[in-house]
Amino acid sequence: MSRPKISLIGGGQIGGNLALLAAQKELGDVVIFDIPKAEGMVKGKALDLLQLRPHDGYDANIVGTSDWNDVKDSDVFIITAGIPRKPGMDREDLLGINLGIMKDVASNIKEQAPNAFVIVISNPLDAMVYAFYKISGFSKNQVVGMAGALDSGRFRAFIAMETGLSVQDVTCMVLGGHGDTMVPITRLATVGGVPVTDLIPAERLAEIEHRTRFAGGEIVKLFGNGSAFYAPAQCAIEMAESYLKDKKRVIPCASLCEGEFDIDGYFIGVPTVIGSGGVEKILEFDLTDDEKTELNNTLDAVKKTVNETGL
Ligand code: A3D
Repeated sequence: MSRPKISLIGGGQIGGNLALLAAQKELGDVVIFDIPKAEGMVKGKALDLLQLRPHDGYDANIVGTSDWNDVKDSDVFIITAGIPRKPGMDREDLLGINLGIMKDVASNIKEQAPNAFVIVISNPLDAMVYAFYKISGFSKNQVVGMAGALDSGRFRAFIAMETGLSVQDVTCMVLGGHGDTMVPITRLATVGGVPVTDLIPAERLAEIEHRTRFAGGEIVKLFGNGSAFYAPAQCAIEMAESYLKDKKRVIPCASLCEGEFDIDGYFIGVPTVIGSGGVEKILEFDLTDDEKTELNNTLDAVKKTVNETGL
């Protein structure tokens, strides 16, 4: 039995970390694909990772390439192709360039591996995953966007920092679009099963929610040139692992809603079951009136960007 094949489309900051994590978790053999101009970079990253192998001991082959034929019959794709934000930019400012790139990527993936499971990371996320879905013609189970996992993880990290308690015991979810309108569901956040609303004063929780909404921008400002890459890579690897090992993890992801949460025809962050069937199910639950209002607000923001794709 051969190992699964995981192709990373875009071998930049996130792509390089995806390759390292996929290899270290022995999820399968890895192909790092990038444009011809960046072929040397991805070939170099692949060689470097092969030379790390004797120390770490992972059994995975790693290839760097700019030849689409090398991704043929991949089981999983993770797409980071595109440009990241610079200080002062919104994710939406990336739409023009990244949409052109997504058109190229989606048609090539469709040709090389029509049965693959595809995780999109490129921004603006909710519009990019929609664009991939429309251009490829893939089924809704095959296509998902990584954002809610990261936004929820950021919220978890900030709650752990605030309480001084183990991040392992913090659970919470952030729904909606991957932008400033995202919706942290704070009333369901717990530390070891204890509601955070009993552990942290309301006004401080509001500050933590605000920091979560703008956490990506906080890092963009610090970097000065580029956006977060360690945590985004780890989140996408968790999603790929849940698919490859049929773990059926419940992860907030940008999935195509067809009536769930009264949303129809848009990819947006919702609690998603990922297993060997890809996106197997969206777990619905009752929202409060305030949460419904916030979700409608974030949906409007997603719709606006999606409409700008013209797809
Ligand atoms: P970066 O390090 O610039 O890597 C992007 C790579 O894509 C570069 O190596 C490019 O050469 C490559 N590329 C460009 N065009 C193509 C193409 N047609 N085919 C294949 N590869 C191509 O960026 P990064 O890794 O830091 O970020 C990648 C994307 O992820 C950006 O759009 C970010 O905004 C986005 N991002 C999303 C999140 C989410 O949570 C959704 C978080 C962080 C970054």
